Amino acid sequence: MSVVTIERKVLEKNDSLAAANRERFARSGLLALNIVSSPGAGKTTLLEATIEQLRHHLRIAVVEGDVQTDLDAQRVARYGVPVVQIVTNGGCHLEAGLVAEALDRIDLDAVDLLLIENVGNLVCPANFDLGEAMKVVVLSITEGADKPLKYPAMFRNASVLIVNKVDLLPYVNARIDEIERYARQINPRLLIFKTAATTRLGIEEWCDWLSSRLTAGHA
Ligand SMILES: Nc1nc2c(ncn2[C@@H]2O[C@H](COP(=O)(O)OP(=O)(O)OP(=O)(O)O)[C@@H](O)[C@H]2O)c(=O)[nH]1
Ligand SMILES: [Mg+2]
Repeated sequence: MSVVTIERKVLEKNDSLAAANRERFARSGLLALNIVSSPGAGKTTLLEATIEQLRHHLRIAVVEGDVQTDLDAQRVARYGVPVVQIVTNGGCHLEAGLVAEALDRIDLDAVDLLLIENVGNLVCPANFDLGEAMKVVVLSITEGADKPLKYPAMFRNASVLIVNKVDLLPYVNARIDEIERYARQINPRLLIFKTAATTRLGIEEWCDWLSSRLTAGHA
């Protein structure tokens, strides 16, 4: 009983901090994305490909969330964009308060697109709003088509699904139509892109859509 109460309090506190983050994003006129997936689905590779494609048109900054190490931040820093690493020290998701601290180290008025890479985990990050405009869930085809059914909260709370590693289709027992069907069963409004982040397949379509969101004022 007390556990439930504590959990509710934690979530309420997180929601109010997320609302404050959202106000900061609105004041700076930036679009913030919360990128979630299981470990290794390709979040950082997607970030690298997105930055490579858009950095000459948009001012991009990155917040990296990891349980341990700043390896992903090092990868992203190579592209010359501001990046802040949050190490959760075992925590399985980012929280709005941690993101707020990271934001203090970024000149938000000089940013159009803020990419927040969450800790690799299909469960915990689903419940923690960071103040983002939307959650983008990355699912690689090697994980199995049943993942939207088994981890529905993540897919229900996301606006975009990126089906990644499609270059491996010839070698893996996976069907994209099945992934799409299960994902839409959980969330009919999901916008779906198919990518191979390593070869940059599908990245242009994803980036064109992102750019159009920014020109439309995040509508
Ligand atoms: N074949 C193939 N491999 C990919 C693709 N995208 C990423 N990878 C590989 O998958 C592995 C994990 O990619 P990351 O981008 O580090 O995944 P991540 O989701 O950021 O991982 P965590 O941050 O640890 O959760 C790396 O070896 C990538 O090179 C893809 O589209 N196709
Ligand atoms: Mg990563």
